[in-house]
Amino acid sequence: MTIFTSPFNDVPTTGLTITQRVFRGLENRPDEVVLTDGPSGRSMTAAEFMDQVKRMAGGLAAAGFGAGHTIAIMAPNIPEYCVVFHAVAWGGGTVTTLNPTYTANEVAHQMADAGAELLITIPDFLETAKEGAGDTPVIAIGTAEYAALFGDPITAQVPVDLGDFTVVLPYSSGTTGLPKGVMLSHRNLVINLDQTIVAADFQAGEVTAAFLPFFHIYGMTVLMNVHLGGGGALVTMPRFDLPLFLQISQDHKAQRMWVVPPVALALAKHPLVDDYDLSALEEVFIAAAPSGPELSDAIAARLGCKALQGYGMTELSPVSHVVPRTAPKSGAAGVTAPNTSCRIVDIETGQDLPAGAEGELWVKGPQVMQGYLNNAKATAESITEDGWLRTGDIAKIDEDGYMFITDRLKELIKYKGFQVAPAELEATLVAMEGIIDAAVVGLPDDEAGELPVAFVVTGDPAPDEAAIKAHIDKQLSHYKQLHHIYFVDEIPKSASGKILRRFLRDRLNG
Ligand code: 4UW
Repeated sequence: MTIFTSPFNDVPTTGLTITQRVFRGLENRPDEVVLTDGPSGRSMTAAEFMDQVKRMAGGLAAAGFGAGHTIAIMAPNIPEYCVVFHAVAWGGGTVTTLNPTYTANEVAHQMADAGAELLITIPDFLETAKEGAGDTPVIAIGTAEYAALFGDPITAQVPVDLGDFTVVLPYSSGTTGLPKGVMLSHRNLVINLDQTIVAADFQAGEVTAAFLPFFHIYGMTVLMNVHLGGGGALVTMPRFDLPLFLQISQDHKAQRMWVVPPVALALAKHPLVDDYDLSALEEVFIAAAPSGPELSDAIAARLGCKALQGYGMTELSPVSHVVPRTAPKSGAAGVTAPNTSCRIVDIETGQDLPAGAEGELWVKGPQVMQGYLNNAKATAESITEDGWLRTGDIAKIDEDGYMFITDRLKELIKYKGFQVAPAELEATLVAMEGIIDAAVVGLPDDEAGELPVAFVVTGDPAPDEAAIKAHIDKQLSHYKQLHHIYFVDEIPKSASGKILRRFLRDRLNG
């Protein structure tokens, strides 16, 4: 085996739950403001946050939603998000995180699949949440029902198995198929918090404008847990808004911006950036989708800071690779994080490849998920018997140990860093009357990275483009919308019936 190991020393295992680990970074600074709501400025100190977590854990248990229960959150980034998340974890429960822009259908699917027994949302999303949740209770933050969730505090962590118990269930389609619940344990989340602190050289006192959604693993681990547990603070943004992002970054003297490629592009090119004083900025960290060396170089030149990439996956809690601040390399997705190793495997022969060669990236470390919920088949296809996660990404590793993502083997589409599962769009398309077959692929786009486009085979009567788009709009959230529909006679498939996506992508590019 050719194994690429980490240049970092291992970080120790702590024996803590994720909330105990986050509290360890808060207990020594009770009066510090750690959470501020960006638009309104209302804030919460470390002591207030911990008190709310403990009281909500008590209230949830008293209401019958304590240890062993699964609670769903469907909310934008607001301070209360972190309270709900950690109250469930402190009380021995499981959190499943929903995209707040989900349609009722998408809500219904995840609620049922995760076995969620309560949905916590905000008033703006109450109607969709209730429609999707069916008979499951829904409570909106800021209402009397929400206030009633605070009870007598649970003063100590409710014991759970740190390695086996699933504390969080975000959804990811992985290398193929529909979105699946990714089972992450307390140990996964805690070790990844500590791995990230070391790999990204996170410093106590860092403040950032937190727009990357907490429901996605990037926002959950790197913003919420690393900042609270690593001595930092968050100014939350319910949605991305460039002027507000720049204003918050200026006012709070943000040392680092955690972004995805489309925001990195704005930082490199948008004229508005010149109107703000970003002199406190030391680094722009870019992850979650491909970006090239030109973009990092343009940001570094314009803002006088470092612009570094990281690589991760929901199934990796998420961080496995980070470019070290002390040794930047533009275009690289990172070197392996502490406690982590990787391999580059030939997709034809299954043999390990040496430095310089391109193959599938496999990752091993304590941050690898426990598996997909209720889906042993998908789990077995993703994780080898000796614990290697097949990422479905094509990469190479240079002589200095830097990993470069060069292509994607899996069918996943990334729209502005968000996951779009072709299989979900295809299933939604063929469920429409008049559509016989469909295939969805990503069309390269400078701003979004990729745009979902469909090839469809229609029957008689055939729905037109507008009707198909309206159907998708009703069923799926905004970032899964089709940007083009190509009407074709047949979908190219392999002998075993698999869609030949590369063939379709080549057709788009050719
Ligand atoms: N270059 C090219 C990259 C890159 C990339 C990801 O939605 P998921 O499951 O998860 C993520 C998580 C990313 C992440 C979060 C926090 C963090 O610090 C960090 O850097 C260390 C990364 O996106 O999608 C996973 C898929 O997204 C693509 C790739 O295809 C991967 O399998 N991806 N990062 N730098 N592609």
